[in-house]
Amino acid sequence: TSDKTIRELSIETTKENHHVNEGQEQSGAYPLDGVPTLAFHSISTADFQFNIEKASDIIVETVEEFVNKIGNGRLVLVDISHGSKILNVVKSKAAIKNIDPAKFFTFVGDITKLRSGGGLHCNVIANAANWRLKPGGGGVNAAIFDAAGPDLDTATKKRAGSLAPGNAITVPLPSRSPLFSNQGVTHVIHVLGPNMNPKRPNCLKDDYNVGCKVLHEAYLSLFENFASIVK
Ligand code: AR6
Repeated sequence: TSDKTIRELSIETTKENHHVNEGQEQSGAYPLDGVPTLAFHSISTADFQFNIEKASDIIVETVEEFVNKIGNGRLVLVDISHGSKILNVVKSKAAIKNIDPAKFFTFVGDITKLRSGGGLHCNVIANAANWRLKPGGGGVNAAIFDAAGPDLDTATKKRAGSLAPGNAITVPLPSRSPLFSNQGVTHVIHVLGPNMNPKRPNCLKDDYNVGCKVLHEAYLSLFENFASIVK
């Protein structure tokens, strides 16, 4: 290992984290700088307790609907742990639907360290925001606000003071933000999904008719925001 360059080690990490088959890896489907890429986590399935099977159907359907509307852009579903159920379920369902693996794939990694930790350059990342668009609160929201530094909060406040469930908003990151300078992230898209957790605001009390509709709207809004950046 000591003889390997940092570049070689980075490629190995990338292959390990990248959920594609051998053929796709050989065709060079893994990260290439310069391709507009949105990294997004699963919306609402952790703190907001949305059912994973239902969420995975919505992710795959919405990706299928949108994947050809983003030019040469790519969509990458990210989760922090190798044991991620949502990544594994979505990966299988996307393969059944023959979604182009160069345009959509899954990746294990911390969304705030994708380039430095996994060798995957994503110029845009999603954030599971709270309705007040405030830092903290745990989960991916706390991690992204921490990694971006105070500039993200300031830039967010300039754009909006709150977000309704099913909506997303794009915030350009100032270049001095560490998330920009260290990871190459130029935009954060805050998105608010449906909440099934009685301890959080606007709980839908297990109403999956409304919940599924709102989750679909949240992904559509997220992907539309990304498409506007790519244009
Ligand atoms: N990198 C990649 N994925 C992550 C990371 C990370 N650093 N951290 C979490 N995930 P959650 P929600 C995954 O709970 O259910 C917040 O406090 C995680 O494994 O952050 O939409 C907000 O302020 C899961 O798959 O979001 C809201 O109030 C996914 O990200 C509320 O929680 C989403 O987990 C939103 O809840």
